[in-house]
Amino acid sequence: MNQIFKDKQDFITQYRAMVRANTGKEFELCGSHDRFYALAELIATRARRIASENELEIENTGQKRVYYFSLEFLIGRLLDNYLLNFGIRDMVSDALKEMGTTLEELEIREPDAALGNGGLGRLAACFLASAAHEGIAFYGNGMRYEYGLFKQEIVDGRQVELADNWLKHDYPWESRRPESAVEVVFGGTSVSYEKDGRTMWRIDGGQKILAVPYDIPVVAYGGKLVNKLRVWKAEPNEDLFDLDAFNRGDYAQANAGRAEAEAISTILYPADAGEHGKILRLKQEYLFVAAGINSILRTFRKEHGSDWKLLPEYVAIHTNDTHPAMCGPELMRVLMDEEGLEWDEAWDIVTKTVSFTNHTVLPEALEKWPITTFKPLLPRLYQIIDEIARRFRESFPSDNPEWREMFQKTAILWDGEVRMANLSIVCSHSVNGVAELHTKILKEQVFKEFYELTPEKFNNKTNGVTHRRFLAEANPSYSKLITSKIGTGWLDDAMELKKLEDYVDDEDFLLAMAASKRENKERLARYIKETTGIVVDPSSVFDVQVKRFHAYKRQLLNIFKVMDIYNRLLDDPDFTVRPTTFIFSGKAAQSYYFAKEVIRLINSVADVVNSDERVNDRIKVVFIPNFRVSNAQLIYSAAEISEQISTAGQEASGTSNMKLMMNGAITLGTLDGANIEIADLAGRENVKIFGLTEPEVVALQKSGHYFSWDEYNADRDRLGRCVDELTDSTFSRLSGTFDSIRRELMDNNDHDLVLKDFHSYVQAWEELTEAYGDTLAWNRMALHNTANSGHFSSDRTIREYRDEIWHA
Ligand code: NBX
Repeated sequence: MNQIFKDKQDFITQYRAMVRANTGKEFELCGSHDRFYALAELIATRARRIASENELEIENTGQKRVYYFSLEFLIGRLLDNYLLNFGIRDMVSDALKEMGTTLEELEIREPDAALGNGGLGRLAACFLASAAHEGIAFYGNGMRYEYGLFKQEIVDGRQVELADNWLKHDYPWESRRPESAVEVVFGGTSVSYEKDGRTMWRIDGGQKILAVPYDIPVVAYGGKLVNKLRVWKAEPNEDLFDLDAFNRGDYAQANAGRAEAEAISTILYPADAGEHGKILRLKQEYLFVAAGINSILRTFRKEHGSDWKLLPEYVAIHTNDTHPAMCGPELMRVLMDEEGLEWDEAWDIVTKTVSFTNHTVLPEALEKWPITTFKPLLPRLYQIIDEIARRFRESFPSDNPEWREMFQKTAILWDGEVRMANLSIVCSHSVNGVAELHTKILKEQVFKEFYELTPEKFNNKTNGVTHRRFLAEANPSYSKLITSKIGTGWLDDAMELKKLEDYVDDEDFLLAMAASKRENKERLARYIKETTGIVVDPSSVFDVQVKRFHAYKRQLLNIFKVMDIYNRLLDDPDFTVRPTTFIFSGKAAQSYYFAKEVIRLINSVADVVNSDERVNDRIKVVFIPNFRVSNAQLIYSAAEISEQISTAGQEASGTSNMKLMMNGAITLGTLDGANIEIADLAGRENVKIFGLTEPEVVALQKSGHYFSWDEYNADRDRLGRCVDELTDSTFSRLSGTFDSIRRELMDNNDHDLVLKDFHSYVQAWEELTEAYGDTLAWNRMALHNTANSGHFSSDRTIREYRDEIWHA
């Protein structure tokens, strides 16, 4: 363990000095805001010092560097994480108590950095942590949005979005690096010229933007290694200030260029699928790619000179989804236009350096840009993409009987659009999916033609999550219990959790697990009371579905189950259920009407059920507003049922399923994404599976024989009644009826098969909650889940990327 303070006294002395230096006041006279900033500064200084020592070492040893390009890094709060990783969390917590405050009081002062939408962004953050743990020289490359993902409030059951002004106060972990700023050019004209008998290209004119990097240290567990996340802010170049306008007194005009430049890094796009074509988004994508590539090459040149052939030996560039798809073309541009390489040489370097992960099979989420938008904004890059597309077409095997189909499906430019996924695949030496089933679907369906052409490129890397944040930090009482039996080794190596299986028959241990869960449920119950006013019973089952709202994730199916249980409790005196609290949380994209209506439905059902004294001693429904990394940690640790109910074949992997499994929640799920691997590892008897499988879904859709009206008619009493209640007065009290949801189910033939899976889902839920009655047996199931969750640590995932893709 790296000792950054000699002992508690040393910490207190240095901390007091920092408070004084920052504020000019004694610790006792400061509020928690100042106390937090001083503590953060103290820790950040240490982290930066280690980071620069690491830099030197990497330079000296020539270790390969991995650059992870992602438009999103959902890092959340860092203080607790840094303390845990430096091994000083308990010491600092004690010291703070001695000083008359608590760690919790200071922690909540930290902005919860929401530079991401959901799973994809959080995965990138987990990878930062795990790569540092594995000793990889790993650098995140992203955007420093002034506004992160919107804050969600619920008003009359509806989602309302508020700006997330997370940089209102300083961000203590970042350091601005103006000396490493990069100029990025938009627009202009691509012109050729002759140099040494060769045709070369340059851009004349255009808008010049300055990308300024900010570095955030990433501390490895154990504290010995500190990596960096580099995020870029767009700023005007001085010449964007219009002095003529200024002298005329037209200050708005004088500043217009400035505002336009800064707009590029103002806001994170809040849609996690679809919504392409926005020019600002395309500017974001190019800005962080161009700035990142420039900064990589600068470092390479400093360390290895200009022998670009060596680039793939010392540098790996990984592209997180298609948002950084311009990495390949931009690297081509710099190598050819600025370094004078020939096409073939440059292409060889690019395809050996770049790799790509796909995160979705939804056709509407596959990014495409109208050429009419793309070409004027990035004229030289477009030329290069056009040439990549041409050469790819020429290499095409037209002896294949299905070549026309293949040709069309693999085209990079088609129908007036640039297809970013196809571009990413052609530029990469590796293409991976994020769970076994997902990768299989990529090979056999989504990218079938590419798989036939280049099967060697395709591979699977099942997602993982950092168990240090999502188990150790999120669940202190369970962690303590685990450590008391198997020691602390599991923090380093999550596979050691397997040792817990020695305790499956240890009744004391199983009861201690139950007590720990109870403690976490009480903690969450307090949070629910504070944020929603709803009182929930900590002895009820905590049934949890927390994730982005999407039709395919089927929060609608879950709330249909609740509506059905409610109806039966009212109608049937013999019907009994295990008392349950149904907990939902998550955001919907602003423009996603259907998803927002499902949120309103859940809140409307909550409004009715929670105030109905005939049932509210048995069921309660809670929608926790503003789901984010910090409250997620409270929710995962208190969960008992993990709802993972997407239509089979739609969820690429899922990662909340893994976080919940670690915390001992039992998966109630379809055979989709990583649920399949969870079920295999935990054991089928320790999860509850229901619903159509992926091949069944495909066959049913293909047959054309699914009719939602048949489902409705076959069970008018229960299922049909729930459908009817969407448009009658049952749940309309809060803010009206739900006609569009009904239309989706009945007129649009229930695209996500909610009605189809309804019965098997409700039955599975009933059987699972029945099993809850046996405390020992339930906790034994929970134990098998935690014990087998080691595979889903992102440490394992990162090692696979390192060994099989990056070779770092
Ligand atoms: O990526 C998610 C998938 O839906 C999950 O199944 C998977 O576990 C996770 C990590 O691999 N995708 C996701 O979160 N996508 C986005 O957030 C997104 C954001 C912006 C955008 C498109 C997608 N333009």
